[in-house]
Amino acid sequence: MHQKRVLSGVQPTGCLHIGNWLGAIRNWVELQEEHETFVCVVDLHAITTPHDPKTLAKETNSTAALYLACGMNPEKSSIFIQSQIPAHSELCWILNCLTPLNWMERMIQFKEKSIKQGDNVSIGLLDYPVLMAADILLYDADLVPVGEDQKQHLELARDIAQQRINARFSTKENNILKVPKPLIIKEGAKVMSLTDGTNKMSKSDSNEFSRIALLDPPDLITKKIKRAKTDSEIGLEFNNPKRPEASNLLSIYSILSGKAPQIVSEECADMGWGKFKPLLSEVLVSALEPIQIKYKELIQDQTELDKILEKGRLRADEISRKTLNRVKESIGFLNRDY
Ligand code: AQP
Repeated sequence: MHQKRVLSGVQPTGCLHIGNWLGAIRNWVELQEEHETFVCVVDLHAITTPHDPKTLAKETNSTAALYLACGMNPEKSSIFIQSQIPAHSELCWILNCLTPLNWMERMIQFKEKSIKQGDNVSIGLLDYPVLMAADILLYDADLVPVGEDQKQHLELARDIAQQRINARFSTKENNILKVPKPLIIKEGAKVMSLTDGTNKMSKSDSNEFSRIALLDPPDLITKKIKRAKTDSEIGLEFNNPKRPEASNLLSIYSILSGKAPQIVSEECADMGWGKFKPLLSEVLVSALEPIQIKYKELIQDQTELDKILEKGRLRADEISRKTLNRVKESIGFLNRDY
């Protein structure tokens, strides 16, 4: 039976954290069982904000190894590096020329990220959602797993495909691009910063203590949880808007311990932070242990990792090239058979 196709990716902008895992990669691992899954390390996106050329390649490689360590299976999914597939940049250019500028200026992530950048905002940052549209559309993806923060970008990809390409260049018989649907990620998936429960956990936050990285050793995890922001109330509770940190830490505990929020609420209703924090550290350490063991094995066998990425690259190149040629032909470029 024809399986629905899914595409997703993470930027290699630092060591992946538990937010990237619980909000994204963990869902891909489930999706690959019943979908044709493509996941890439989106290094072209990673240079839309200032980056360090000395660490980009290493982080790209380590992000791919973490996908595998978290359970992505190269027999079921194609895992590849975005910059190794030329069609992403090429389609992005074509879509740039067909996308109205005022659509881009509305993008919330651009507004938020550009404030942080001050005078150093690149055209690439404004263009980030068009590149993301190219990523998705190249693979004829049926579904794109998105969190709340990426919904607007997927909407843009749909509008570009429908209004700027298909409506203008398709023939009655042939639609050029498949219009993808969002796959809304289940609740509990947004992990907030350990130092401010109203901000999402982020790789690029300058404070390392705001996040738990997937490769943090046990003593560092314990230290970070000890330092995590709390409040002076006794008893812990979910969903009290005045206590975002309590809600966030309880959610992490609930997901990782496999206990339903209702059970966790009862367990922690009379608990103080001094008792809860060691429990949370313990579940974090044991949840991350198998990922860290697998990661160490993978990173020591670069030949095997390269083989997996090459297999993914070949498959991604084959499919993306076909879509790109379809677009190029339909908008009037002189075609030649490769
Ligand atoms: N805190 C989070 N909680 C849940 N999901 C998260 N994701 C990121 N942070 C959280 C999900 O991870 C995927 C890939 O993210 P990305 O690296 O492409 O970009 P991002 O969302 O901007 O992630 P970061 O960690 O905050 O990176 P920087 O600091 O570089 O911008 C997405 O599916 C995202 O929803």
